[in-house]
Amino acid sequence: MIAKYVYGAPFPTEAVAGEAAAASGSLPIGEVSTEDGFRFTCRLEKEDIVYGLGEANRGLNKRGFRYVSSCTDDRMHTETIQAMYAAHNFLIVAGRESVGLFFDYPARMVFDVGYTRMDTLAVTCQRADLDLYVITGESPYDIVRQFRRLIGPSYIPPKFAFGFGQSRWGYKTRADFCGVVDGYRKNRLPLDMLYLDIDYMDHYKDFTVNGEEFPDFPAFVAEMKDRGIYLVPIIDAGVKVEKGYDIYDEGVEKRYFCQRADGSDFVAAVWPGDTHFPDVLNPEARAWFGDQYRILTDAGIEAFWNDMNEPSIFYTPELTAQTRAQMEKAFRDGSYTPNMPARKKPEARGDYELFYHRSIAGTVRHDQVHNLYGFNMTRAAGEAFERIDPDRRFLMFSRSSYIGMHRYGGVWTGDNCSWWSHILLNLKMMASLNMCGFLYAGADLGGFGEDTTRDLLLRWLALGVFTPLMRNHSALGTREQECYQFEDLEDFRHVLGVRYRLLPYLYSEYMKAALGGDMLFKPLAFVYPGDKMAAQTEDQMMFGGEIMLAPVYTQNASGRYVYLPEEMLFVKFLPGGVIHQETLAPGHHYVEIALNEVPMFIRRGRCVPLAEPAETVGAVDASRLTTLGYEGASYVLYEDDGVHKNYTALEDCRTLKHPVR
Ligand code: MIG
Repeated sequence: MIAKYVYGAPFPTEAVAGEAAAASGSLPIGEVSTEDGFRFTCRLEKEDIVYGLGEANRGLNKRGFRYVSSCTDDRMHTETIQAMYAAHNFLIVAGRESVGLFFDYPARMVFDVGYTRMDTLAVTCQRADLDLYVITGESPYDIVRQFRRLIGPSYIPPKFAFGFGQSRWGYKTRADFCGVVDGYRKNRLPLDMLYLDIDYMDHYKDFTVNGEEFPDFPAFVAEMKDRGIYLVPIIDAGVKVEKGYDIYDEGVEKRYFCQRADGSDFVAAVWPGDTHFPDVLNPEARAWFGDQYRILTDAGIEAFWNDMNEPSIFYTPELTAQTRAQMEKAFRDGSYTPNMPARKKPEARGDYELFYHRSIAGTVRHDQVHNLYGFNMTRAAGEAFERIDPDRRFLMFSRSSYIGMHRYGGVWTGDNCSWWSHILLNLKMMASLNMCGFLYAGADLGGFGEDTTRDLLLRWLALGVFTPLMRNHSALGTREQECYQFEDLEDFRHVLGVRYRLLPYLYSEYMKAALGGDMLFKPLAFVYPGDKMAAQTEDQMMFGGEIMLAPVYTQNASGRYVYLPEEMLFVKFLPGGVIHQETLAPGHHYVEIALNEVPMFIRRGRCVPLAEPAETVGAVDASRLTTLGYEGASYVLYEDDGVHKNYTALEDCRTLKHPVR
């Protein structure tokens, strides 16, 4: 059951797809005070687990920390950071009875989940203007499913988006891009996507390409497609201030950019230097910005990633003057600290108080709706794709997001690092993201910041085999980490090959989850309620209806401990096409998993389809599938053309019965 409690005058965030009637009476859980801002508190029992918060730091169980919901560009995801790129204000207090809470509030909000007091959940924000949805149900899993119905269907990408992609900040020349494709193709390493980071543009101007490197961009796009490669250009939020750049000129003329209180266009310095932010909260401006994607779709592009849309700001002219004055003074009186305003985040500097949106609810200052910017930038594209080619699916994922954006695109989890702990964080986030509707998701495999190592990349790829977005991405200046940069390439060929062997299964499970409002990655406790050990397990995850994942995430390990809530078939894909299969009894086991092996566990009585390895999604032969799993088990295989939106009904899917050889 979902009850909506309305406080004050909420901003229409459009996170929720349908309409829920407002409830009256008191909350079934906790207390609300609206005296000094908004404050929700509830007691946490010793055994309670708190799930949720989507893309957030720390555990699957969010207890014991304080999370700030305020979309922030922070590139060092240490254990202590509280704010990340997304604002996913949904959580579940799971105990003897479970309750889901969605705080639909678009500005900064703080989730103190047993941080100040271990027995108290406190959710606070500045203004008592919000919708609070309270969901009761028979289990946390049931609550997630109800929540997912409330917020509407998840985005569905084209099938090629389930292939492997290579990316790196720093590819610039035509030769750079062709060299990467050569590196993959010559070494028979699978690849479907090549990402274009900011250097493909002309002076970082959105929807332009560097004409010297790409004199005939459509021809380049077509040439790549002939090699089985989809190009995925990045789009940044800020539009370069430059007279004569048509998008800038038109945006200024039509007043489509965010403005200051005095009506002038707000200036934020980002990669191109001074930029203006398209006012994506204004439906007319949003449609205009979305229509710009057509420049690239006309060139044959079918895939995009949206970046810097928290929005990230390096500095503003307003604050540089002030900062300079402060700096000078600090140097004079000796009070200089490394925490000078210039080093602070835009939110702390007050940048978000400097500009306004013309939204469906009237003029609103950015800080009051801050968390909706990335959502609406991606929505701009999603709505435009509907106009550009209504039957076609486009690949779209974003760095910043709010619940509601899951209907328009996926997410990547931003600037992680080449740290072992980030493999585990990746796994935990997948389940939390799925709770909030974000199914198409993934992390920068191998790690974005810092130098990767061969073993880290291999272990991370073995998890990435199962994440819908499977992309190797790294930062400028870090060690090159394309799969062909390392010795014994056949290990990489093998691990990537497993992705393609499992592709019919992974795609089928994705589609079932998307069309059925289900999760792809689930905490063990959602599948084995009542199992105390399962409730404690955060380094294993259920995937789809058939398998359990237990990736290796520590260096120099030859395997790991794993907990089996029931009997399972332990499967390891070994190089050379050998598949190790071993039935394991419920309980704890140590399983050996070599660096070049991909492990998974098939649940008792289930089976999964398997294709032959392929180098592109298009080359996966679904007419010659075999199965892996328990004798007599059957599997319903979802299939469609992977391009259009005429999805197959479940009753029209074929059923495979193991063994298919
Ligand atoms: O300020 O476009 O998270 O994936 O490579 C950095 C350059 C801007 C941040 C993204 C990252 C991307 C990088 N961008």
